[in-house]
Amino acid sequence: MTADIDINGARLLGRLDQFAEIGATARGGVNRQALTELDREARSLLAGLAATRGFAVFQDPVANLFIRRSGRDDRAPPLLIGSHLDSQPAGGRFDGALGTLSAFEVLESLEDAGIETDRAIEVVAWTNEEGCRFAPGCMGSSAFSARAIPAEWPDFVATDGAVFGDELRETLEALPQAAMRDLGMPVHAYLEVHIEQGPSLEKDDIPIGIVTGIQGTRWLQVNVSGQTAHAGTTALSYRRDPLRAMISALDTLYSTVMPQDESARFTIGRIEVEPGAINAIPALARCTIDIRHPDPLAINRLNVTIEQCFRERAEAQRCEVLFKRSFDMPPATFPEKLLTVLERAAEGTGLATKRMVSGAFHDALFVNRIAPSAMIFVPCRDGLSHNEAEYTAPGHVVSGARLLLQSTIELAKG
Ligand code: HGY
Ligand code: MN
Ligand code: MN
Repeated sequence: MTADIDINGARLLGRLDQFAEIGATARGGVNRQALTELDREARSLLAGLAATRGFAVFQDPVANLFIRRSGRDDRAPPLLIGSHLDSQPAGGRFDGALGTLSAFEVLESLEDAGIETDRAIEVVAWTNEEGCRFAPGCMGSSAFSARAIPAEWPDFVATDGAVFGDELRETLEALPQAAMRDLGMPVHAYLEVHIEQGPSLEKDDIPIGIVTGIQGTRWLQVNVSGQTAHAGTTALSYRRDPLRAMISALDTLYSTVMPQDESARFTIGRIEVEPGAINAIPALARCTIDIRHPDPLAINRLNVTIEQCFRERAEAQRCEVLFKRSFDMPPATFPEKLLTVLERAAEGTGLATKRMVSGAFHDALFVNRIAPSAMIFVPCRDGLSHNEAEYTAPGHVVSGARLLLQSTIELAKG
C-alpha cells in the first residue's frame, strides 16, 4: 500500500546540483573530504535548509549531523534515514550526497503534505564514511553504534597532515546552531539510498537494488624499510632497497589474488617512498592495501598470503616489513523483514527490483549492529564510482527517493 504522496524530484535534483558545487572539481566531480572546510560548508548548508523548514538540528561528539522531524510519539526511537556528505579526493557528485539529500527530500515531502508520522524521522549525515583523508572509514557510524570514540582517534593524522582531534573540534564549532547530543541512541530502523557503484543494475536495466548485505573489507598499511644510499656509488650487492622488495611483492600479488578468485578484490590505492630523491636509494616504501571478499575466512587467508609474500621479498632485499591494520569490517547481512518492506513499497510504486550484495562498504553496515538496517541502490552509469565521471540519471535519482519515501512512511508507523 503506498501513501498518496510523492517527492519533489526537481527540488531534489536541484539540491544535488547545489551540493555538488561545494568542492566541485574541474572535471565535474567533487573533492569534499571529511572534516575539511568544504565538508563543514556542506554540513552548514544542510543545517540551514533544515532550520528553514523548522526541523531540529543536532550533532553528536563525532560530528554526525541529525535533522529531526517530530512524530506523534516523540519518545519512541526514531526512524533514521541518510548517508554521508564527505567525498573521495576525486569523487563523484552522487556517492553519499544522493542518500543524504534523498532523505532530506523525504522530510520535506512529508512536511509539504502535512503528513504526521507516529515516530520521529531523523535524517543523518555520518562523519567520514570514505576514510580516505583519515582512516578508517565509517568513523561516524561506527562510533555511533559503539557509543564510543576510540581513544587513539584524536591523534590520527590525515593524508594532508591535519590532526583528527583538531579537525573534529573545528567541525563541531562550525555548527553552533546544532544542539549537541550524546553519542548513540535507540534507533527503530535505518534506511540508506546509495548509488550501486557497480554495473549490475544498469546491465540488467533494473532501477532499484535491494541490498541484502555488504562484503567484508580490510585495510592494511604496509611499511618496508631498507637503507637509503647513493644512487651512483652503491653497487647491487650493497643495496637494501625497500621499493624493489615492495614492487616484487606487489607484482606477485597482482598476478595471483584476483586472477585466482573472482570474488576477491585487491587494491593498492597509495604508494609513498622516502626520502623521494631522484639520486638516493629509498629508505622506506609505504603502501595501502584494500582487501574485499564476501567470505570473512577468505579475507583472513588473503591477509596471510599478502604478509607472507611481503616478508619473503623484504628478506630477499635485507629489508624489514611492518603491517598495520587500519580498518577491518566483516561482511554484514540486512534483516529479511526490512528487505520485504522495501520490496513491497517498490511493488506499490511500480518499481522493478533485484536483490544484491554491496561490493562497497557503507554506514548501514555499522548501524545494522544496533538497529535493523537496509539499503536501496540505484544504477550508476558504467558502474563507475570513486571517479569524477560518476553519474546517475535523474529518473533513477527520483525512483530511489520515491522508494525511500514510501518505505519511510511504512516504517515510521508506531
Ligand atoms: O570504499 C568503500 O567501499 C566506500 O565507498 N567508501
Ligand atoms: Mn558512499
Ligand atoms: Mn565512497
